[in-house]
Amino acid sequence: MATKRVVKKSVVAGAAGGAGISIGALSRATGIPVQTLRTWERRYGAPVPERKPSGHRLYSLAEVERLRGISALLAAGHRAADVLPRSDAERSVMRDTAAGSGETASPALRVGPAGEPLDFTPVLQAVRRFDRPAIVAWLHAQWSRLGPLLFLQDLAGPFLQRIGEQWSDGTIEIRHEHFATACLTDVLREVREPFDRQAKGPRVVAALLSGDRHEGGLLMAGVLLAVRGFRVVYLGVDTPAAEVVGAAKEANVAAVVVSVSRSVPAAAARRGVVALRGALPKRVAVWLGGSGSPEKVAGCTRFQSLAEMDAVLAASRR
Ligand code: B12
Repeated sequence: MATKRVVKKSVVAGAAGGAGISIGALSRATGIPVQTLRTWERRYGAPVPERKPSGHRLYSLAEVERLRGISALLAAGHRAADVLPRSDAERSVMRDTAAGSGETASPALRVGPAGEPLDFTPVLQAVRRFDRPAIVAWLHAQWSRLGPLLFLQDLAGPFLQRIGEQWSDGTIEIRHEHFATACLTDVLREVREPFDRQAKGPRVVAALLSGDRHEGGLLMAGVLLAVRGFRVVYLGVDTPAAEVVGAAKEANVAAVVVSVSRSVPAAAARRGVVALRGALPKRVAVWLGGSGSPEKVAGCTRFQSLAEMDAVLAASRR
């Protein structure tokens, strides 16, 4: 009811003679922030306003229903980049398909206090305020509550994904994404530290392929390795194969752990891993993970998930 009133009150004559509403009224009617509407227009060319002689944007009333439909698709887990550029007819097919399958594109988060989906809203608001103490305190509280595996798999991974989705939706900018990623990666280093100090198990090198700068997955794998008592020689992002091999030999490691992000093209990922495997001594195992890691490379073990690696680590330490 309140929404209808807002729209009605703000309707003015459009430049072409039809009725139109301001960006503020459109935002209030749809719940989509003004900044997001502007970002969508810049990135995806939609929604398209007319312009008043003053230069202010004026939207047709039909835009309210259209944007509500778009919001529903985003809430069901679709990304703005997939939804905004489409025609109304294509979006209608997307809605029908989603309703028929009962599926959502977002990962199911079942780590709320009572096993319900986790609500990221407060922490995402803290990201937009650049409130590092609030974000770090929240992450530490979740670490204590969930324990390593659940924290990494069901919280840290989806948190980074959500940040990526919010960037692609235009809800946040690159500066927010960098800031959020930095807070999380700092916490991942911090929680690993006490385990590193006590670790007495085999040494492993942890690295990303040359050119890959996505270290979230590698840091997560590093935490699990340290928790299981492995001594992690962390080389991090963008490491040339020759340096990984050098570290593996000098530190006399049992394994090299490589995370490959989805940003690495498949052929380059396979080439990089094959070259690394070929240059390492046979006694050194190669453990792969990450959404871009190649399947079935001879002499390498590819883990589908952190949980799968953790199960193998637990067994090997026993
Ligand atoms: C943060 C981020 C960045 C940061 C990274 C900073 C940092 N310190 O890590 C910065 C700003 C550097 C960045 C840069 C770029 N990025 Co970026 N980035 C992201 C973002 C938002 C999060 C990445 C992340 O950490 N994901 C979470 C990880 C943890 O997920 P995961 O890799 O699937 O890992 C999970 C499992 O696979 C497993 N796992 C991972 N590793 C391992 C290892 C082992 C051993 C095991 C067992 C398990 C395991 O654990 C994880 C948790 O479940 C994603 C969005 C997204 N949806 O992922 C984009 C994303 C990956 N980036 C993307 C792109 C395109 C880029 C750039 C090319 C952008 C540009 N034009 O410059 C550059 C490339 C830089 C480079 N040379 O690598 C694209 C990739 C597109 C694609 N091909 O699919 C994405 C998907 C964004 C998008 N929607 O377009 N990015």
